[in-house]
Order: sequence, then structure tokens, then C-alpha cells
Amino acid sequence: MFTHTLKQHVIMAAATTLAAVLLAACANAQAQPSTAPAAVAEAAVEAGVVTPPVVEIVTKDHFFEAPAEIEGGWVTVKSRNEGAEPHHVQLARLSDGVTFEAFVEALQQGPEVAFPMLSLAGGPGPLDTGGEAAVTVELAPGQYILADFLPSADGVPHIAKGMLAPLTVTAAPELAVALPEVAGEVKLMSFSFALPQNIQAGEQVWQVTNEGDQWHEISLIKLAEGKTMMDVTHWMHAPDGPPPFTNVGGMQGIDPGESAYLHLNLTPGEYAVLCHIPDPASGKAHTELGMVMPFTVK
Ligand SMILES: [Cu+2]
Repeated sequence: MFTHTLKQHVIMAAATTLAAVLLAACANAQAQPSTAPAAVAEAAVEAGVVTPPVVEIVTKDHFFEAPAEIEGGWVTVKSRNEGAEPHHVQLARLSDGVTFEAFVEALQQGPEVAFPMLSLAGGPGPLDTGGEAAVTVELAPGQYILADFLPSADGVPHIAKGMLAPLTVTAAPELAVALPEVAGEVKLMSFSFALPQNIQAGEQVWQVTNEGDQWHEISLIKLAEGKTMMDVTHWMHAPDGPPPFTNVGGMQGIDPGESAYLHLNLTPGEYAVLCHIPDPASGKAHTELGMVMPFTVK
């Protein structure tokens, strides 16, 4: 009885608030037509539209500092690298009925056994020490993993050094979410990138869509002053000394047909995007199959 009354009260309060906001918006529009769009935006927030909640993850050598459970739906995942090595955060959903323990067991039998259990859900791309990045991704409820597949200098991937953690995603709250305003669109294809035209410096959001038939990612690197793509290619084949670039984030792997949002703060310079995911058919990294593309930020 009490619950019923309370619920009615909340609904009435919400209706009253909405009516008040709409009236205010109308009055404002009549008085000052030029400010109408701002008034409408305020009304939307009052009516229950929220920005995606933020989940913060810290990467270290070699573990994640991350929550064990979060609410699903659209979430903004922020990462900060406090490790000495580059790190990324791949979110992946385990197939229904697969436990974290079962996945770990499958991984010991090899990626060909474990990977079919995963749907890739994106995540902040590789960052150097001190770097920060953010992505907005949609998470269906279920059991997830956080993983870092980057290798250390000794060749051992971070996932084998402790960078594999379970994450439980519960049902999404019933709220309308305002998605980020998009400055450009990125298409991931098998095996190429389509990037926004005329990329300008500053804060911006790219919508990243996987239009290919397998997993793809987009990692951004910024070339060091005076270095070329030739230097990058040479270093990647035979790392010798410090890399001729910095890792500035990106969107970790997403499933075919999926879309997510990449938050960037770019400074002018020469960059490249890469996809390191291996092609199941050939075993070759997508970088070798054409997924390397230089671009300039003005
Ligand atoms: Cu790819």
C-alpha cells in the first residue's frame, strides 16, 4: 500500500516537474526566441535523459584496478595508465552460461578454444605511462572479462601476467541516455579504415562502426617529431630502443555490426591508426592485411 502510494507520488511529481519545465521552456521561447534550443535541452535533462555513467579503470604492471560489478546499458569507460608499460582495456562478454573460471580453463587450451566464447565490446585503446582515454560502449547484461593482450618486452602478453579480470554487468537502469555528439565517423572494414575528413585538433568524439565480417579495433599512435611511417614499421618488426611514436588510445575490438563512441583530445601532428587483431583464416595481424593508415591532425 505504502509502495503504491509512493510510486503514485513519484509519478505525479515527475509529471508536475515535466509540465513546469515545458511551461518554462514555452515562456522562455516566447520571451527570447534565440535561447529556445538551450531551454529544450534543459527540459530533456529534467525529463530523465542522462549522460552515460562513468566507469573508471586504472591499468598497472600487471593488473587492473576496476569495479567487479557495474550497471549495463551505455557506459563511458575511462582508463588511466599508471603502469610503466603500455596498456589497453578490452571488454568482452562471455557467451551465456560460460563462467569466468570456464573461460580461464578454455584459455589454457588455446585462443581457438577460448575466443569463440567472446563477444568483443570495445574498451579504451593502448596508452603510454600517464595516458588517459575514454570510450562510450553499450553493455548487455552478463559476465564479462577485462583483458590486456599487449605483450611485454619479453614477448609475454599482459593477459598471462595477471591482466585478466571478471566483470559482472547487471541490467541497465531504465533511463533515456543522451549519446555523445559526434564530430566524425570511422568505419572498420576487412581490411581497411575509413576515417573522418579534415581532422582538427581538440576534443572530439568519433563514432566507430565495425562494417567488417570479423573483430576489428582502432588504435591511434602519434609519430614522434621527425619520424616517418617507415620508422614505425621498422620498429614494429624489430623493436630497438624507444618507439618512434606514442600510444594515444583508441577503441578496442568490437563485434561485426556493432558501433561505439571514441573520445579523443588530439594535438596537431602526424598519426596512424592500426588494427592488431589476428585474422583467424591466415593467422596474420590485420596490420599486415592493410589495417594501417596514416593521417594528419591540423
Ligand atoms: Cu581489424
